[in-house]
Amino acid sequence: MTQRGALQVAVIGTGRMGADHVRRIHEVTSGARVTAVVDVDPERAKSAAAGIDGCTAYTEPAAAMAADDVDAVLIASPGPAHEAALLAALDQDLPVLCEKPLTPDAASALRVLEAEQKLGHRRVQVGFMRRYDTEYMKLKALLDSGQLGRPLMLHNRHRNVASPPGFTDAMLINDSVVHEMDVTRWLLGQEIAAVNVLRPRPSDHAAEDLADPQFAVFETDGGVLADVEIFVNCGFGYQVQAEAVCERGTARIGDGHALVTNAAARWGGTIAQDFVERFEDAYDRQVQSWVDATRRGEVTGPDVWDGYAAAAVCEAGVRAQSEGRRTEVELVRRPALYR
Ligand code: NAD
Ligand code: ISE
Repeated sequence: MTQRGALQVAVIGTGRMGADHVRRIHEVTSGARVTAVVDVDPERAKSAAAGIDGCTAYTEPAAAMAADDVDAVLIASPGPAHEAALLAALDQDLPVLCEKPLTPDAASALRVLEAEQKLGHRRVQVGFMRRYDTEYMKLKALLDSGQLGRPLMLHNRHRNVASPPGFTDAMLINDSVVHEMDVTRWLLGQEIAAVNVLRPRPSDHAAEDLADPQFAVFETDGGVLADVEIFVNCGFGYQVQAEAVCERGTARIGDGHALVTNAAARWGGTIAQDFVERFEDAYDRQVQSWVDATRRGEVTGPDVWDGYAAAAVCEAGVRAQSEGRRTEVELVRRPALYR
């Protein structure tokens, strides 16, 4: 840390999310500064570092992690590159905020879990940022209060305007539905025990090799059923909604009614067009909370167990999707470090 105690952060991967996190730490977050950016694409790294005093551009994560002016790492490279960066950071005992997913499959997530246990203390927070969204936080507080009785069902909707080129059926689960896997586990405080994935007839707006939308059903170990409509080419906006159905009432978030207008014989509002807009506050709160905890020498937020459990549910989800049947989730015993 600098003399004034600012956390010196290396951001690994400076694409869509990484560039946004660099901007966030530079302009919004207090108590931290970006001292290193890393991208396998040197031009991208250089352009991310431009305009930030004392920020060095690298093409190798290891080189940034070895630098004297790096105290902590934010990983925003694509999921398949996370394991190598996480293991290197844990090897140097560096605090990490790792974008979701922790890793794209359960075996690699387990290797990260084992590496952190070997270190003997938690170092990694996983970027399941919906836990920092005001509406999700209100829903969690309400469910935890017990006011509505026990939750019985959870209905989720996750809609994107359009999927990026090359988006596959497996990515629909691993990149998109992984968020609902985490919020279901977190909101209910239960593990997901089995998954099924059903498909209606596909929309003509999806790429030819992508079945979109799809409908996932989770069974939790506490007997709750959660469903997820995932529709990544809905065309009209970015919508994330959740409704908990409990014994004595229901609670719903994500309707986006912050501003309602009446004009020209119509009433209505606008719909966010992407996650950066919809979850801006959540990303800000997530990064600030990580910086604050790291400066206090603590690790808070979603941990490696959460990342591993979500990866195991994804694996079952992708199998359910390809085999067309309900699939049970296989989890190792939860280690003491994460209880
Ligand atoms: P992106 O493709 O826009 O950017 C990834 C960047 O990483 C690229 O610039 C690429 O050159 C670079 N890169 C690739 N391999 C690398 C490596 N080994 N080391 C360093 N850099 C490397 O991807 P994105 O959309 O920004 O996604 C990045 C991460 O953020 C993914 O884990 C993704 O799932 C996550 N994400 C999270 C959210 C959210 O809502 N929390 C939204 C989008 C993406
Ligand atoms: C993307 O990677 C995200 O994490 C977004 O939050 C999600 O809505 C989108 O579907 C994913 O592709």
